[in-house]
Amino acid sequence: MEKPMRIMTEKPLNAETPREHLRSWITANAVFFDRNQGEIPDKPIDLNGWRLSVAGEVKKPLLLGFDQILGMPKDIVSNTLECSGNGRSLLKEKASGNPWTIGGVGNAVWGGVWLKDVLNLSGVKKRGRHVAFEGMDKPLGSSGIKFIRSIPIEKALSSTLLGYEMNGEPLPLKHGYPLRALALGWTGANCVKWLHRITLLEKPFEGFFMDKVYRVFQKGEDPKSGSVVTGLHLKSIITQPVPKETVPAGQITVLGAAYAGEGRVRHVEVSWDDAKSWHRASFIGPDEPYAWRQWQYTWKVKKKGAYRLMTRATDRRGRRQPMHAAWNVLGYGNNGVQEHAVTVNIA
Ligand SMILES: Nc1nc2c(c(=O)[nH]1)N[C@H]1C(S)=C(S)[C@@H](COP(=O)(O)O)O[C@H]1N2
Ligand SMILES: [Mo]
Repeated sequence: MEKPMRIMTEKPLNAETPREHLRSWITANAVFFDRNQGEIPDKPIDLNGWRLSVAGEVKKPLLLGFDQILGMPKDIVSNTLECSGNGRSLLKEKASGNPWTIGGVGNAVWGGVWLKDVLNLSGVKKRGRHVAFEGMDKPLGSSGIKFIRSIPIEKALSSTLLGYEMNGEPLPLKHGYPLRALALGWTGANCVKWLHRITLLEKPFEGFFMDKVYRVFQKGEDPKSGSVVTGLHLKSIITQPVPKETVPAGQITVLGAAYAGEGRVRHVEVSWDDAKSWHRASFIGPDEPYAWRQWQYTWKVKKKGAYRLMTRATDRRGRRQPMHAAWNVLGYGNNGVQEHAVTVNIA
């Protein structure tokens, strides 16, 4: 049975995936989290009239039809998409924004063309150092600010896909039909949906969604002085048992996922004695770049009572998930071990 999405706001639609649906390697399109700054188009765009514009610091501006994109070499890659603010509501000190718990994340296989191949067609001038993406969604509110984000040319050329398929289906309307950017391993904000305009720039794009949000800054600081959110932080989550669940003593299957953005997860450990001892979990399923790993641990517990289950991921470079998240005003990148602990009752 499908557990309903946890809707945080209806307009724009912001909804998180219930924990139960984070237990499989692929997150089904129907339960993939929704994060929107503007209005989701009310009907799919007519592909006959649709064009992708590539302009700015390019040698030859392009207007590509959807057929031309379909005619280019196709690749299929997995990528775990996470909203920068995922985990925000679990921070000890409040941060403003949508109250995500752990469900602002999902993993999908995406079909599309490499941005590099598109930029090879247009050519890029030496001055073209940043790639701005513009979505077709209607801004909400009077400000009329469009969702435009830029990424550095290095990321654009090395590992950014323009996706038109999600888990084997045409990109669903709410996830960006017909085309979205996917800066692999980077937070959702860099993955512009309903993409129709690509502009090569000398400097990062300046605007609300670049300078006022998706920046990591402290109270009293100018948002623009903070760093732009890019790669996902190393993180692990528990998907079973669920918080406050009562489970009979004995053998308990603990399930979870772990991800590292552009990095790779080496192992995940579980603790139930307040980090005094750690126990290695085992992985289940595919091990693909940019994708999370599902893991399991069989916990044998006899003594009844309340326990705090914690998990800690280590990446292949030996870096460990921090015990506490680094707080910032907008609550981005919460990957704290403590913040993601799950309390269970053993009965
Ligand atoms: N055009 C457009 N693209 C967008 C957004 C948006 O509001 N408009 N939101 C971004 C953010 S913040 C996230 S986390 C992801 C969410 O993608 P999803 O709704 O497919 O899960 O889309 C990104 N791309
Ligand atoms: Mo996001």
